Formats: sequence, C-alpha cells, structure tokens
Amino acid sequence: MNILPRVAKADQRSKVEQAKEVSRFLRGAIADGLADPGLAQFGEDDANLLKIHGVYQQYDRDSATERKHKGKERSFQFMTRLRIPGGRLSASQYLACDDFADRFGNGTLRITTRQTFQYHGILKGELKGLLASIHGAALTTFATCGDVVRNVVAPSSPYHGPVYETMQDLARTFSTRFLPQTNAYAEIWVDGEAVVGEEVEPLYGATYLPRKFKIALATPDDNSTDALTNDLAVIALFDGDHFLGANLAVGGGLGLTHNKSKTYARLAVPLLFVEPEAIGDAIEAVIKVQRDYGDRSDRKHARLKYLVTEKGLDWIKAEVERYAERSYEAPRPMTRFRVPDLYGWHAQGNGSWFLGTPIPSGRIADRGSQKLRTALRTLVERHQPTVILTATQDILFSGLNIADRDVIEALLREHGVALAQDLAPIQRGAISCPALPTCGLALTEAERVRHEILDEILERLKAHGLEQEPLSLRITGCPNGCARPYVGDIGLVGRMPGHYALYLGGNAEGTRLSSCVLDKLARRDISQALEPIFYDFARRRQGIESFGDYCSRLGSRYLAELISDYLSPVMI
Ligand code: SRM
Ligand code: SF4
Repeated sequence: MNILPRVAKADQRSKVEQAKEVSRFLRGAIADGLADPGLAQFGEDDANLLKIHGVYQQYDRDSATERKHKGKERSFQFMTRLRIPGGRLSASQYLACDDFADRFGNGTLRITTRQTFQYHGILKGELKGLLASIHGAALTTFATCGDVVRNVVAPSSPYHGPVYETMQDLARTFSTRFLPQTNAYAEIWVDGEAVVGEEVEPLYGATYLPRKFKIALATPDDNSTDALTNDLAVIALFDGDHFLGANLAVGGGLGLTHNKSKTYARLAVPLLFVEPEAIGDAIEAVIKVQRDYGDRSDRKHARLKYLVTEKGLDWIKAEVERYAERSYEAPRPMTRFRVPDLYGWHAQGNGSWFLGTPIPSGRIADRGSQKLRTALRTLVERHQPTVILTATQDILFSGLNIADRDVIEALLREHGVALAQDLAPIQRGAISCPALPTCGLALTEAERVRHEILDEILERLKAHGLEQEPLSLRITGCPNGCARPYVGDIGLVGRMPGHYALYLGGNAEGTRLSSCVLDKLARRDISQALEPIFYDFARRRQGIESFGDYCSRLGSRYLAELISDYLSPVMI
C-alpha cells in the first residue's frame, strides 16, 4: 500500500522542513559552498542539510568571546560522525580511522554513546578529503545526524553463538535498509558523478523524517545499549539459541528543555511482537507512521515519543498495522533487563578472548604521559583484533589470544593507560558528552570536568566504604541528554554556566528514569551534595539494594531534604 506522506501546511512548517524540501534530495548549495575557498562556513540551510551527510558546523567556543572583542568572526570548524552499525570495525578500519584523526582532525578520535567515532576540529577545506578517505575505508558518515534513521546500535559483546551474531546481523541489515537513497552523498563527497534521470526516496520522500529517528537492539539479558531511550527498541527474544522474534518498543527519547514541561524524557514501551523475518517491515511501518504524523512545525515536539504519548499505543499499533497491511501479536512477556559487565578479559566461547578497555569520555588522544591513542594503535597493529565500540564510549578488543594477556596489559600500562581492574566501578562506567568547546548547545562543561568530578565523588564514596558499588555517573553539558543522564544512577545535567541539575534514581538496567533532585547545583558543591545521600544509603539500603533503587524508593523530596539539611542553604 502506498500511503503518501502528509505534510503540514507550507506556512506552518519549520525552516528546516522547507530547506529539506527544496534541497533536491539533500544537495542544496553544499557543493558550491565547498568549492568556495573564501567561505569558512555554510549558510543555515546548507548547515542543516550537511547534518544528514554526517557533518556538523561548529565553532571553537573557547576562543569565541576573545575573537568577538577583537572584531574577528568565530573560528568555524566541523565535526563529522561515522556510521558503524553495532560498533564493529576491522583492525585495518580502526587504523585508517586513527590515521584520519591527524590528517584531517584535531588528532583525537571520539567514541560516541551510539557506538561510533566522531572527528572534531576539521576545517572546511579538509572535509572533502576526510569524507572521501572514510569512503575508501569502506565506511561512511551518511545519515549519522539529521532527520533520518541514525546509526543502529546493538549489544557489543563478541560472544560466539547465535544470540550476539543475530543482533549484529540485524543492526547491519537495518542500517543499510534505512539509509537514504539519494545519490547526493556520493556526488558531493565521493565521485562527483551527477545522477541522470529522476531520483526518488522511496521511504523518506523529499522531506525525510520530522526529526532524528534512533533504533537500538537489545535482549532482556543484555541492555547495554539503553535500548528504551531510543525511538524504537528491538528487543530480540531467544529460547536458548533459537531466535523467536522481537518485541518492538516505541517512543523513547531523552531530550528536554529545563523548565519546559511540554518537553520530557521518556522510555520506550512495548508495542508488538514480530517474528524474525518480518522485523524489518514492522520497523519500516513504525518509521512511516512517524514520517506522516510527526510534528513538522515544532522541532521540539517532533520526536516519535510525543506522538506515542499523545495518540496512545493502541492508535500507534493500529496505524503500524495499516501501513504493514497485517496484524501483530501483543508483546511477549520479558524477564527483567540486565546489563553485563564487559570490562577486563572474557572468553568468547570460540577459543579467543576479548578485552574490555575503559576509554574516559570515549576520547582517544595522546595527552602528556598518557598516550592512549598510541597504545591502542600499537595494540591493533600488533594483535589485529576486531574493534568494537560500546554504547558507554568504551572499546572491546576481540579475537585476542589469552597467551598475549601480559604483553597487552604491559603495553597499555607503559603508555599510562588505566586498565579496568585499576579503576573503581564508578570510574570505569562514567560517561560524559563532549559539551565545551565544540558543542554549540552546551551550557556547562562535561567531558573536560569528568575526571575531577569523578575524583571528588570517589573520595566521598570511599569515606562510606562504597567505592566498589557499581554506580553509573553520567554528565552532560545541557538537558539534551547525549550521555543519557536520565537513566543512570547519578545524572549531572548542565543547567547554566557552572551549575548542574542533579538527577538521581535511574537504574543500571536502563528501565527507569531518574528524577531531578536539585535544579541548580554549583559545580564545586556536587560531591558535597552527594555526601549525605551516600551516608544515608550506606546505613539504610535494604540488603543488596543498588544506589539507584534506594534513591528511587525514597524519592526526590526525601533526597533533597537530606541535602538541604547538610548543605548551607546558599549553596542550593
Ligand atoms: Fe546528542 C545534539 C553529541 C547521543 C540527544 N548531540 C547533539 C549535538 C550534535 C549538538 C548540536 O545539535 O549542535 C552534539 C555534538 C557535540 C559535539 O561537539 O560532538 C551531540 N549526542 C552527541 C554524542 C557525540 C554524545 C557523546 O558523548 O557521545 C552522541 C552521538 C551519538 C551518535 O553517534 O549518533 C549523542 N544525543 C545522544 C543521545 C544518546 C543516545 O542516542 O543514545 C541523546 C538522547 C537520546 C535521544 O535522542 O533522545 C541525544 N543530541 C540529543 C539532542 C536532543 C534531541 C531531542 O529529542 O530533543 C540534541 C539536540 C537536537 O537534536 O536538537 C543533540
Ligand atoms: Fe551538547 Fe548538550 Fe549533547 Fe552535551 S548533552 S553534547 S552539551 S547537546
């Protein structure tokens, strides 16, 4: 059945919608802008189109004020993001990516919370070289940002056997299936060949989707992807090794605006069960519902989660069935979600081993005596592992020989790299978004203060004998939620310069949202604010209750009172 996309009346549509429509399937004037050496930046419409090509126009926020005072324009630079479904790279692809960081970027690779790499600090004149080189490494940046299906994430464990192999296969299949069909990407970045004849976008149409659309895979035994924070979670169900099919859950998303209750974080809820061979069609039907009913006038209200809340699950299911021209079973019962610990050495089940290596904030760089980038490059050159990027910004090196364990650990240590066993759980698992100086939306620091905030919190944990607690800490520079702060145990969310909102009470399994306990907490007071809560937790936890469960049980009002009794009122 061919159901044509409904569009909002032209005068109601956002500027981004209008720019997409006249872009000739994502071409706009990007090629002209690239060819003009006098321009350091693109105009607004092209900058928006560029996102779907995987390119973000940014500026160096550290130097912006000084440059303004000197009457100079901002120092424009670009971020690019790769599409790596399931986060898997061959050793040679990893080495190519490492090489591009020096040739085109700022000498760093940044693992994202969706299992891929970003490059920062690319000058406009280097963009074409970088994207063509990425294509040469059998990778792409296409459809990693903007209003399309983004990089599909999947549990990263390389355990041998059908469970993980099926999920990796599905991630690759869906990633390819939902790529835009326009030739614009190849034309602009790869071969310059213009398409002859009429072009079509069979799924997306000329205006693509109303907003980004995120898909994640998980199983109840492995929700390391935080799947329920996605627009669509594919929860694969197995009976032993036998793949039964999947529950699709819809309507997750974390972006919100402080003090604007009409925007909110939401977890996806199960919609239907679908058998293995029909999962792709069911996903496509969900995408079509969002394509045709998602809000195209207000981008803050355009994610699928708003449609799910406002129309209800029954309506969504009926529409999905109408587009798919079939009915679906109700979602099957699921056991409680788990998230496996992947740090350190693990037997894969096929004679090989994998090593889970924590990468602070996902930033692979050589800094001072810590030569993380050199260490990882050398490890990959010498041992040729498959490299798997995780949704917690870490790396699993898989296919290793356990006989090389000592050599590999010595190599990492010689370069100043901390191994999983050298770190407390909160240090291993903490994630933070890039924030300043690259992110144009950041209200506070995140990645650059992760280390010091962690050290301070760890001291407080130690004081109460809690340093081995498996706590997750997630820091973002604004409420958009890129490091998923609303599903961790402790979320610090940039509120205004130097201040964070404190969220507590999420869980490690990614099935419960946290609540805002303090709205504006000064950076310097963060660990002090947590002190009375750690004290109380150490005494009042029930059995082996986790920190997140304890916070959720006692509630945000109780926790806020603990803090205010302890801190001087001026701090809050
Ligand atoms: Fe994000 C926008 C970085 C995962 C929600 N995100 C941005 C931008 C592109 C800023 C911008 O629009 O100008 C950031 C670029 C910063 C920089 O300098 O690199 C940015 N987001 C990231 C990354 C790199 C954070 C990280 O530490 O790894 C993650 C890249 C993932 C990827 O590879 O595709 C990243 N972003 C997320 C996630 C988590 C996830 O997907 O698992 C979320 C919350 C889930 C969700 O989508 O709701 C997330 N990012 C947002 C939002 C809020 C969207 C909303 O519905 O309101 C924005 C702002 C926007 O889209 O307008 C945003
Ligand atoms: Fe930027 Fe905010 Fe995302 Fe951090 S959470 S990368 S500050 S948009």
